[in-house]
Amino acid sequence: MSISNETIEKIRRSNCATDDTFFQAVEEVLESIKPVLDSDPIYERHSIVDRLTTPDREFKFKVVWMDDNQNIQVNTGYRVQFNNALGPYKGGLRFHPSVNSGILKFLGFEQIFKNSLTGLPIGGGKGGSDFDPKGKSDFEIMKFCSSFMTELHKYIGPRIDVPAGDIGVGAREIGYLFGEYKKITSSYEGILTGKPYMFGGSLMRPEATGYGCVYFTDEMLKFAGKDGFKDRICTVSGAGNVALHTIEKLYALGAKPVTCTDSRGTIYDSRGVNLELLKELKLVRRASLEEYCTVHSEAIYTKVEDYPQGGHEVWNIPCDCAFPSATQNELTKVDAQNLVDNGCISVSEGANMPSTPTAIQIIQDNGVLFAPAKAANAGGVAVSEFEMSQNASMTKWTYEKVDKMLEQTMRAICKRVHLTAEEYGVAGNYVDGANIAGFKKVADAMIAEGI
Ligand code: NDP
Ligand code: 2IT
Repeated sequence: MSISNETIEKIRRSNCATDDTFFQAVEEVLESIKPVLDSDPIYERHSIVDRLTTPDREFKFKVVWMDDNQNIQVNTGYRVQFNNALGPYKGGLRFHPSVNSGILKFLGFEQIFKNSLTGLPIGGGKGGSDFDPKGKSDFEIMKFCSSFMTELHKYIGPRIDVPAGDIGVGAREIGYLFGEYKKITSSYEGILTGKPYMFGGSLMRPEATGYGCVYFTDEMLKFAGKDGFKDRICTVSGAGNVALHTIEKLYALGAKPVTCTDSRGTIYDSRGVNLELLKELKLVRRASLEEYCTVHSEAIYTKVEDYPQGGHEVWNIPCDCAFPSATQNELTKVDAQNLVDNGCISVSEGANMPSTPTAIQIIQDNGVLFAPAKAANAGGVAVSEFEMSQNASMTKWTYEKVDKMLEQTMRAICKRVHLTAEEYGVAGNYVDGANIAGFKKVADAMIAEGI
């Protein structure tokens, strides 16, 4: 079966016209898996495309909470349980004003293939809220998280659905969510990952996505016959969990990361960014990146308003390796062309779907190595699964053990994606390799389980 316009139209009709990021994610996967569907009619016989592009269920609920001025606030909460063919639904929670069901369907859909690629027993899901944590006090965050969990707890469980963090949700939020779950249910169990270490979190979970992305890229460079990171200039976007730990691992491997971004602007420090300062600004004080220049006056800060037309300042800066690690569609065709023109050799997606389809095309057409999100950023969810294993067996693994398993997992994913691309005649195309390898495992499980 080839993917006809009719299939795409059907998917569009069953969703909201505004679910564009979801359609973007679906169309990319369907394009990649055409050869698999064409070569084996079993997938059409079992209506796998229809079944895989429809979430098992979606929850949408009201979250009412009281702010510090005693005003009652109302937000919307969501959980999308997309597919559990391989294991319990697994995927993060995003708290950001842009969150809606379309964005969560895109993230949940991507998560199915990402989790499949890890080789671990986890299905795909995603959730979150349009709540904006920016500028909120700790107490307000706690109030919101408690209210959110009042509803969410009905749908999750260690063998059912295990949420974690994503944009706007880190150890602080997960801690409050866990505390509320325990209060409601009196049950101390691994219903969330990314928990603080003292109550069941895994060592290395905060670092896992960023470190994993760098391990993956190192392996990809090796497959392409290129040297590792020593002295390589790297550009990174974002200044959150994924970006800062990417920067940390890049330094550890001898590279020079020179940028980071937040929602207001970009820092370019040609001597290499000061990671300690960034952690203090973004993780502790939750301040704007602009403050970086009060300590490092030689660094250049560019406001979002001053970005190049149709593009982003960070991708205008010459680099060997680029790591988009903030949000979806943050690397456009203008950015891709700038990266290519400036001699970039690899782009690795730390964020989920940060590159637009045209940007990916430009990157790949110009022979730049491209590591798609569902493979490159799978380290976070992999260590989440290690956390589930530790919780289930009531044990704690050492930092060294988790790091070693993370590195092995990322290098194994890279190899699998690389070999799959070769097997399907698209050597070097990691987008197709990841989509095909991720798809086959889930699809075969769905067929084996029956309807
Ligand atoms: P954080 O909330 O820790 O950091 C997000 C960073 O990106 C912040 O610097 C934020 O800026 C910036 N950002 C967020 N939204 C926008 C936007 N619309 N425009 C510009 N900048 C923006 O999130 P994470 O680091 O956890 O997540 C980053 C990306 O990585 C997301 O795509 C997420 O889905 C993905 N990811 C995360 C994983 C994890 O384990 N956390 C695992 C795999 C993927 P500001 O500080 O101004 O808010
Ligand atoms: O996009 C992702 O993989 C995450 N936000 C992490 C999911 C998880 O369950 O750890």
